[in-house]
Amino acid sequence: MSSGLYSTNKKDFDKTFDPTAVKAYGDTMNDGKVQLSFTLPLPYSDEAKEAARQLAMKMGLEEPNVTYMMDLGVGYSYFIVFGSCVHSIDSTKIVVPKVESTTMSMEETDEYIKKNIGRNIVVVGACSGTDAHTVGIDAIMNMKGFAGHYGLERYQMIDAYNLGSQVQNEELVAKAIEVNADAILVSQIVTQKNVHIPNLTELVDIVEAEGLRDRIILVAGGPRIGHELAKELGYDAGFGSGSYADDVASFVAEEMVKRGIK
Ligand code: B12
Repeated sequence: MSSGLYSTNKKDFDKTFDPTAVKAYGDTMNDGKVQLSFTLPLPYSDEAKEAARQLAMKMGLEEPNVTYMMDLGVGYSYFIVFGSCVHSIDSTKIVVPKVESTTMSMEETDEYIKKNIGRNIVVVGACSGTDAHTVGIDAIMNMKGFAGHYGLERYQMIDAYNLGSQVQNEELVAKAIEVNADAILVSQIVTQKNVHIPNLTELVDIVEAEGLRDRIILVAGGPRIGHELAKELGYDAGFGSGSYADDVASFVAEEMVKRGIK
C-alpha cells in the first residue's frame, strides 16, 4: 500500500483541489459523486425505491438517483444509487499506523536472513478458529504465491508450515512448539459479530501461557485486520488487503534481527 497521499497528476493543476476538504471525485473536482449499493428488507416496489432514495439522502447524498433495482425475492430488494456526497475529509490530518519495515524482494530477504540470522526462519501459519477461508493464508504462504508475489514456501531461507483453515489455536501453538517456530501467522477473514477478536486474543493468551511470547513473533492478517488493531490485541504486526509474502517475510526477518534472535 502506498504511503503518500499526494502524487503528481492532473489534480495538481486543478486549483480547486483542497487537501483539507477532499470530496469524492466523479468527473469534475469536488462534485462529490459516489455510487453505493445496498439491500432493503422491503418487497420490490415503487415504495421500496423511494425508501432507498430517502435513505441515501440521510446518508449525505444530494440528488440521489436509484439507477438500478432488483427483486431479490421473499420481500427483499437490491439497489444501486448515484448521488453527490456532501461530506469532505481533511486528508492532512490522517495518520495511519503502519508496520515499520522495509519491504524487500524474496531474493533480498533470503540474502538478509543468510547474512543477519545465518539459518532458516521457521514460520507456522493458519486461518484459525471457525474461519474456513484459505485463500488469504495460501496467498501469503503457498509456493505459487499471489498476484505475482511468491509465497513463503518459495523462500530459500524460510521453512513455512501452512496448516490450512479452521485450525484451533491450541493446535497452531502445538505445531509452533513442535517445529520451534520463530513466527506464527494467523489469518482472520470472517469478522462478523467481531468473532475474530476473542479468537485472536486467545492465541496471544496461549502463547503467553506457554512462556513463548518473547521469542515468537505474532502476525495477524486479513481484509479487515489493520496494524493498529493487531497491536491492540497483542500482536507484533497486522497486514490487511493488498499485502503479500514480501511484506511479511521482510517484517519477520527484520524483527528477529531487532530482537537479536539468532
Ligand atoms: C471465497 C469466499 C468464501 C469461500 C472460501 C473458500 C476458501 N477455500 O477460502 C466459502 C464459500 C467457503 C466462504 C464461506 C463463507 N463466507 Co466467504 N467469502 C469469500 C470471498 C468471496 C473471497 C475471499 C477471498 O478468497 N479473497 C481473496 C484473498 C486473496 O484475499 P484476502 O482473504 O483478503 O487475503 C489477503 C489479505 O487480507 C491478506 N491476508 C489474509 N490473511 C492473512 C494472513 C496473514 C498472516 C497476512 C500477513 C496477511 C493475510 O493477504 C491476502 C493477500 O493480499 C469473500 C468476499 C470477498 N470478495 O472478499 C467472502 C467473505 C469473506 N465471506 C463472508 C462470509 C460471511 C462467509 C460465510 C460466513 C457465509 C455463510 N453465511 O456461510 C462462510 C463462512 C465459512 C467459515 N466457516 O469461515 C463475508 C465475511 C464478512 C465479514 N465481515 O465477516 C465475505 C466478506 C463476503 C461478504 N461480503 O459478505 N467464503
